[in-house]
Amino acid sequence: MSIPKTQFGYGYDKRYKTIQKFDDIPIPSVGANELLLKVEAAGLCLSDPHTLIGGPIELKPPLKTSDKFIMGHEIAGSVCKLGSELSKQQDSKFKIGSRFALQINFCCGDCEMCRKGLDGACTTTSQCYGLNEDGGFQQYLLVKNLRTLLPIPDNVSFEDAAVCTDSVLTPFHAIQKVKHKIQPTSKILVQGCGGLGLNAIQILKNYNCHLVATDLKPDIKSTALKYGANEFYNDLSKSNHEPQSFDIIFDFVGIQPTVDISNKYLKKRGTLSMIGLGKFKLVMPNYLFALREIEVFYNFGGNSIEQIECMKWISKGLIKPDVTIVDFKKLPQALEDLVNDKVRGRVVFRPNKL
Ligand code: FEH
Ligand code: ZN
Repeated sequence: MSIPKTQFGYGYDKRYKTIQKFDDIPIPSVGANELLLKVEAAGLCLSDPHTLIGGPIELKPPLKTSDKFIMGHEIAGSVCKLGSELSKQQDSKFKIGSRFALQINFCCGDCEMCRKGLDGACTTTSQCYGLNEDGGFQQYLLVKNLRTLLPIPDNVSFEDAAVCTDSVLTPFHAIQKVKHKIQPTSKILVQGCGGLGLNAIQILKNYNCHLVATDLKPDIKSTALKYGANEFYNDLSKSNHEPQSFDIIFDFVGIQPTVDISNKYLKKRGTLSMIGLGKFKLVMPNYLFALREIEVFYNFGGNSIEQIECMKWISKGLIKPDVTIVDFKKLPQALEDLVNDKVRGRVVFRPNKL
């Protein structure tokens, strides 16, 4: 396999609020216990424009976020070069050509959270591909932390595996935390049918509950129903659903109006699961939630064992992420379309298919 000496990519530069194209990036040399991943698919997420505007996720000292890095945190690829120590190992899972999706956050495997299997919340490091470290909007990515490499089942495409790392994993993780509350008679509301919300509908469909979905975009109705929502509304107040009649609400938007809708429609002892990060701060109705003993969960990403499980769900056909492949060279335009709410499902680039 011939690997070029340089490549191009897109990323963050502290001096600008827009994505930058970086040309002639040297392909990094591979350390003894590292490997080079050929990026076969990389997904675009709303956290990308958030990073460009709000800055990268802070790194824990003593590490300092660099002023420039390649973005793209939903990554899948194949091994194209092994470090000298790795190539000596006979029965290693790391072989030229083996297929992996990356866990977004690096984890140490050793802290209390990692040892509990909650490695998405590793307390040792806050390094994340594409959010404060080099990521997948380039052709070749140096993988230093081998723990982040999660194998892709043979029948799962690189595109699906890439979006699995965030847009499937994040709703999956949120649902795992409350799944013991879901019964066939449960009435569940999904607010927001973007990339994550549509995957949530597909996942929840497998729990056999009554699913209501809402989104301001009228054109998303048919997709939401196709993916398993029993009902869809642009405005829940125009439906027959009574206030305080939902058991669980998943909020994939995270703005004040969606919190207010959850307050109106959650039953006594209902459950609110917050996933969307539309606003940095929100007013939670403290007194009214207390009166009804509403249980509120906050979520961020997920754990590696859940990501492996998500890939099994895709492999078995239990979920099929909604993916649109876009020419890698059109990435800046796709980012603008995402910000302007013109994107449906998840955009994925194939940096090595130009
Ligand atoms: C997931 C895991 C770790 C970092 C960031 C995320 C995403 O939710 C960002 O979109
Ligand atoms: Zn993301």
